[in-house]
Amino acid sequence: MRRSWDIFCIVIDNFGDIGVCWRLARQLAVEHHQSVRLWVDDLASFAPIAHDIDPQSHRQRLHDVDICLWQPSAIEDIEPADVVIEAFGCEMSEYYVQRLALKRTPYVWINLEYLSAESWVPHYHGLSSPHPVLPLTKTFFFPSFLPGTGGLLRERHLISHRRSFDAESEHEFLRRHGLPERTSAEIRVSLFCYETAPVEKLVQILCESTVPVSLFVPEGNVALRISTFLGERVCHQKKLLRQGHLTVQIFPWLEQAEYDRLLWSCDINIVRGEDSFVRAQWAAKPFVWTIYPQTEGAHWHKLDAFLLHYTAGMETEMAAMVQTLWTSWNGKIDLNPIIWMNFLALQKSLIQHNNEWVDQLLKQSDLTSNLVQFVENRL
Ligand code: TRH
Repeated sequence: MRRSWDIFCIVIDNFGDIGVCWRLARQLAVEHHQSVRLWVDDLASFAPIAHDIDPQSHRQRLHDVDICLWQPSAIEDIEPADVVIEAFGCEMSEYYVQRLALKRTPYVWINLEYLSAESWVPHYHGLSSPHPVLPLTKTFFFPSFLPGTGGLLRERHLISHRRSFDAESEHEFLRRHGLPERTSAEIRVSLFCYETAPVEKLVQILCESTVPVSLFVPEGNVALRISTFLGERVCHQKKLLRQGHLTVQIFPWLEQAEYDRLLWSCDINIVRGEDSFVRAQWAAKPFVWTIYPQTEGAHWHKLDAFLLHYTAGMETEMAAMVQTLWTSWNGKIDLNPIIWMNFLALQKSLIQHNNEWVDQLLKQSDLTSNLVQFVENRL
């Protein structure tokens, strides 16, 4: 049934919050024919991943989604939707909550949480919490890899599109973005990470590689650091930086669907946060996760929990090599050429493992369908 949805998103830092909300909003509108308003407090951070966004426009419609700049005054006079989603614990204005309490028709209020593979997630997924004063209840919805959770964002045709991404599609993709064509025996690596990662160390290792390596880096501080490390004073978008066997291509941010294609086309994907981490899994190429660092090392529990599930079924030695690279990339131990080369040697086995991992994840229904089903059961 067609319902109205309000999705509220505060951009705290980075792009993951709006990245997840934008995928969810589009999928609800396009695949499930829902009427969706996406409230976001920062349109400038939205534009790099959705190039048709006009950061000056307070209301616009894109991919069947109404995108609204979330300012306190914008919420006045609006009728709350049938389904209200607070993404990542962002709190809706008190005014909106008051209006929700006065709503005469049934509604569902959902708090969409951060992704985690920790074992407590299935126990907390779906729990409800009453409002301290008003007759309102919100439900916590947890995206995760585990059965009994909200699942992962995955568009209906994502995997079939990825599987049909052949040499011709790759050629077109590269041409569209003015990216260099693949040369034989070359390894292509995409690098999207936090500044905490040992970027210079990796670049040094890649420079000394015995096989040619092409590194694709989105513009930003990491790209700047790489340029400086390679002796460039300016960070050029289109220019190829070369040293030893390494070629670096800095690219302007791609739209989400195109970023997916970059992940499909690379041999190794270094990703971060939440959304690109999930997309790298759908890409099924060997990947390395730069986890968002949290206070008191809480992120290590998240990383370990994921690795526990992801490496289950791998041979012990293979699992250890993956784990060593991931922990060194995230700063627990020093990254060195052996750690990288060991990971590289696993390329073929990792592709096979990742395809099996995808098959396992496909047994779960996707996050958006789960949300729609949850709402239908409630209303
Ligand atoms: O930007 P992130 O670091 O976001 C993070 C996480 O969401 C984390 O959980 C949260 O706590 C923190 O922000 C505040 O990484 P993430 O999640 O991968 O989001 C990046 C988005 O940018 C993702 O939707 C993919 C998209 N993207 C593009 O669309 N084009 C690009 O060229 C690139 C590099 C990324």
